[in-house]
Amino acid sequence: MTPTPKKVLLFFPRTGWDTEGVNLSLPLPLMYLAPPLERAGYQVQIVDQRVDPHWREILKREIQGGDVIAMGVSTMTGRQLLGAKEASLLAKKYNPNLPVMWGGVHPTLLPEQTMENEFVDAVLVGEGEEVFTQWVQAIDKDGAWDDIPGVAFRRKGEVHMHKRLPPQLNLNEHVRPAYHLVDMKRYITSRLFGEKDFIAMMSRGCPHQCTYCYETAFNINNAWRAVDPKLAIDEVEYLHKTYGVTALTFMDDLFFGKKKWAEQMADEIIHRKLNHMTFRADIRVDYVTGFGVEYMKKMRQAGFRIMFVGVESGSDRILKFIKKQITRERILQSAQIFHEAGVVPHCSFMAGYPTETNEEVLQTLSLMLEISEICPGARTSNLQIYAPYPGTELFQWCLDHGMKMPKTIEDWASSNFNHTNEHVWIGDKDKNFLRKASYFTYFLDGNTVVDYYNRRPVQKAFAWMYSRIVRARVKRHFYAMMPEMSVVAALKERDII
Ligand code: B12
Ligand code: SF4
Repeated sequence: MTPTPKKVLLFFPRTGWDTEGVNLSLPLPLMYLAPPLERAGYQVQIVDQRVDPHWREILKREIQGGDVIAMGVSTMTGRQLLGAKEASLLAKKYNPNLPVMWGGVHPTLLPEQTMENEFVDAVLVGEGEEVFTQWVQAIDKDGAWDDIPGVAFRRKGEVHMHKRLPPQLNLNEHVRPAYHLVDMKRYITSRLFGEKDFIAMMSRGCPHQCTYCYETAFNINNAWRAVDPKLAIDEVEYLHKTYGVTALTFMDDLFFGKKKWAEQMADEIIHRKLNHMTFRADIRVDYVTGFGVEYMKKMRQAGFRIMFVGVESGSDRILKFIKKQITRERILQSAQIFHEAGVVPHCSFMAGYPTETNEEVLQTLSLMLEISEICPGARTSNLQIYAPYPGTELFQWCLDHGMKMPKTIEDWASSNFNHTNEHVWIGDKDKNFLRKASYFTYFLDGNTVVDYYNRRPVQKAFAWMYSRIVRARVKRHFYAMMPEMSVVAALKERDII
């Protein structure tokens, strides 16, 4: 009789954006960790707190069952940390000797602080595919953890950390995440355009240096790497044929990192006649203006009907301050190109940056309006309030200017966009205005909320009318007396907008 393979549990905590069918997306980080473990002979189980209401019982049963030799937990900064902590404490309750490793963006950026929690035995800094398997093998064979790159661990009360390697994974060897370990149909979302869609990731890294972004600290060599276009589109085809998805959102930080690569992706999609699907990916403003209309039209032909664009501010001074390497003029040019190419830009905006003046916030609101005038299909929703994330240049600025360094899991769990408690550089009156603006700007483009209510004509008509009022207000910068704000806030609270 062959012995039962030893088991590894992988835990994905709630994110706070977990509405099934709307924004509940695949636990990709763990789905990429699993295949190398399986190839090494381990059995892997993914427990997703967002979809497994009985996750506590599952942890108890599996851990007390005796086959589990290690547990991995993935977490970003923010609310996910609470679930990560809860699951790790439970695991320790059921087996105090079970090694628990945390990985993901938050532990990567703050390994020492994460290791201060006694329920975390090890932290992996960086990409996990190969290193996590090495760690599990070390546990299995009673080996030392000392030489595993990027692994921080505690010995005799002291934290040791082996130097991490720069991200160097050959992505062509890690193309397929472990679809077979999750109930795929639960992760089909329909946030935009009402399509059935999944998330995917075909490239990693980014050479830019935006001062608010985790990239500079996470991908330390700034290198951009991608899956071979043929292999990438094999996956797209597989997802379409196997799960019937009609759309795919590429979560790559810089999908257009190489112009040629993205074009080859488009060619491959067209060649296989998959361009009836909808694709979404991130693009930078300066890439749009650099690539030009014809390139963007080709992308549109391949099915890239919508692209996410980090506009971030309407003030040239702030754009420079955050090292975005774009200007207001470029942004407006890119809006024109989007319009001509028939690609919908989904623009992101922030306010509440350090040093930002009220006048600069108004410039951002005006820019939102200008973009939607040039490109009426544009989504400009909504104005997010800047949140300082660890490891970034701007985070350090905030610390240097009086922000307190969050210390505990609970402190970090409350750092989220639109939470302004730590924004010591903004006065209360201005915070109130930013919060208000983060709500009414949902309606500014006249598309986002209107589309959302596509099947409810009364609400749709209300959203359209209100968008006219918001646009008139922004045109005149008249924001006094906004009694409707409580209704909008209530919709937001119920995850309706
Ligand atoms: C998809 C996504 C989401 C999804 C959630 C994830 C999901 N699957 O459902 C949603 C939309 C819900 C979401 C929400 C938020 N997100 Co988000 N999200 C992403 C995004 C675009 C992709 C994540 C992903 O799947 N990556 C693919 C995998 C393969 O990469 P990975 O996660 O880094 O995993 C690798 C390593 O980190 C490591 N690893 C990961 N987990 C583990 C676990 C173990 C045990 C080990 C050993 C290794 C390991 O190995 C993996 C494989 O190499 C990233 C940006 C990005 N490009 O990664 C932002 C990102 C992670 N999100 C971010 C943020 C800020 C948020 C929000 C806080 C934003 C908000 N508006 O409030 C929210 C709230 C979540 C919260 N904190 O509670 C930041 C994180 C910054 C930080 N300091 O943590 C990122 C980096 C975006 C950015 N540029 O700022 N997000
Ligand atoms: S915001 Fe985008 S372009 Fe800027 S560093 Fe991050 S991933 Fe790169």
